[in-house]
Amino acid sequence: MSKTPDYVKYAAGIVPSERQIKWQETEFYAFVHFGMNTFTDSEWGSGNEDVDLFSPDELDCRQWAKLCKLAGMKGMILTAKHHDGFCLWQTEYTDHSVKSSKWRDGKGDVVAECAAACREFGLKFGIYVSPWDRHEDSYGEGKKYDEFFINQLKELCSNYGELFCVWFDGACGVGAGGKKQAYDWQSYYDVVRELQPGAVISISGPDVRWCGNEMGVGRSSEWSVVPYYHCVHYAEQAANDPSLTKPPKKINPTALDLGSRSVIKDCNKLIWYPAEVDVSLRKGWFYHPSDEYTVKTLQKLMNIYYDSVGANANLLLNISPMPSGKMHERDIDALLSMGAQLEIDFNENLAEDSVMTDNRHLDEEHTGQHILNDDPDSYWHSGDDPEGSELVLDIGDEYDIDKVVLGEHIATGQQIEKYALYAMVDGKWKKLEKGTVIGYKRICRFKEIRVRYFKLVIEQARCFATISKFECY
Ligand code: FUL
Repeated sequence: MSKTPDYVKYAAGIVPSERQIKWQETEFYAFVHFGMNTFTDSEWGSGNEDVDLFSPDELDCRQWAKLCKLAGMKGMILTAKHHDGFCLWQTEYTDHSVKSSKWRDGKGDVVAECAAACREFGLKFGIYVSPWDRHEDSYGEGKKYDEFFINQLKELCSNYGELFCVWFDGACGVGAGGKKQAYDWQSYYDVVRELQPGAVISISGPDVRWCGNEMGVGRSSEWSVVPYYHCVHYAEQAANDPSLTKPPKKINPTALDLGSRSVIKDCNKLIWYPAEVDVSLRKGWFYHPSDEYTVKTLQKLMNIYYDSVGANANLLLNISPMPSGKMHERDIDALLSMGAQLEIDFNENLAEDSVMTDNRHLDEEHTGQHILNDDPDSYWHSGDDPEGSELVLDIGDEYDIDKVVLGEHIATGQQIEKYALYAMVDGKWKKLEKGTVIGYKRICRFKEIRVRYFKLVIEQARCFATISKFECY
C-alpha cells in the first residue's frame, strides 16, 4: 500500500455541508430572467426605466412552474431584482418596484406568485438578487447602500417561504451616482444564514461555484474540493490571514484543472465548492423577439445535461418569459421535449434487483450490495486500501444498455481520482470508459451493448473509495 501524502489526506477530509448536499440533489433547475428588461428588449437596463413599462397582462407563473416540472427540473430561481434595480416584489425600501407601477394597481407581486406556483408543483424556490443596482441613489456610498440591500434581502428571505438558493451575481458596475459599491458580502451572507439556514449562497457566495462560462460547458474533471481562492468570500478573508497560501496573481475561473493533486498540492486551504453550469435556453437571458430562432435544439440540451448533471455539476437552465408573462411556444416545445427525453433515457433502472459483489469492503455494512437501494446513505466503502478495488454488477440477464450512472457518497468527501468501467462482452472485460472524477454523479454513456455484467475498477483514490449509486439504463 503506497503512503498517502498529507495534502491528499487533507483534501479527502473536506466534506460538504448539509445544505450543499441538498443542493447537489436538486441537480437540474430553472433560472427565470423576467423583469424590466423583458419590456425594453434589453439585457442590462439603465435603472431609469419608467415603472409603468412593466405590465405583464397575462402573468402566468403557474405555467412556468408546470413547464419546469415537466422538463424534469426540481427547482426554480427567479430574478427578483436585476442590475436595473426594478423589484418584482412589494418592497418597502424603494419606489422602483411593482408597488409603484400601475400594473395590478400596484398590488402585484411576481416573487409571491412564483413562490406559490413552485410550492404547488413541488419545486424548490430560490431568488437571484443583484447587488449591483443602477437605480438606487445610495449605491456606491458604502454602508448606506449595504443597509438598503440588507433590508431588501431580509424581505426576500422572510416573506416567501423556504428558499433553497440565494444567487448573488458578481457583476459590480457603477451606479446612478457614477460610483461603484464595495459590497459587504459577509453581512449579506449573515442575513441569508440567519433567515434561510437551508439555502445555499451561490456564485458570489461560499456554497456553489460558477463553472466559468455561460455556454453550458462543464469540465470533464469537475472537482468539488478546490483551493479556497476560487471563492470571493474566502479570497477576501485571506487578505488578512498570512498563514494562508497566497492566491495566484490571476485567478482563472475557466482553468481546466481546479482540483487534481497537482493543483491542491500547493494550497493549504481547500474548500468544498461544487460547480453549477448556468446557460440560457435562448441566446439572451431575457426575452427578445429576435431570439426566436436561437432556442436550443433537443440534442444540444441533452448534451448540456449529460455534460453537467452527468459530470458532477448541477444544471441551471434559464428560461425567458415574454412581456405577456407567458412562455413562447418554441420554448415550451423545447422544455417539453427535454422532459420527455429524460423520461425515456432514464425509464427503468435495470440494476435495481441485481447482485453486486466486491473484492474488498470496510465492513458488512458497506459491501457492494449496499449500493443497490434508494437510500443515498447506504453505500459501498473500500476500506483504507482503495486502489485496485473492484465492484462487479450482475443484472441477472442480458439487456441492451447504453448508460451507467455512478455516484460517490459525497457526505464522506470526494475520494475517487481515477476509475475505469468495463462490460463483459463475449466472455471478456471490455473497457467502456475511464475517467477521473465521479463525485456526486457521473453518467457514463457508450454505444448500446447487450450485457449482463459490469465492472468498476477504482484505479486511484484519496483515502478510501465509496460508491452509493450504480444504475443501468
Ligand atoms: C450575469 C448578469 O450580468 C447577466 O445579466 C445574467 O443575469 C447572468 C446570469 O449573470 O452576471
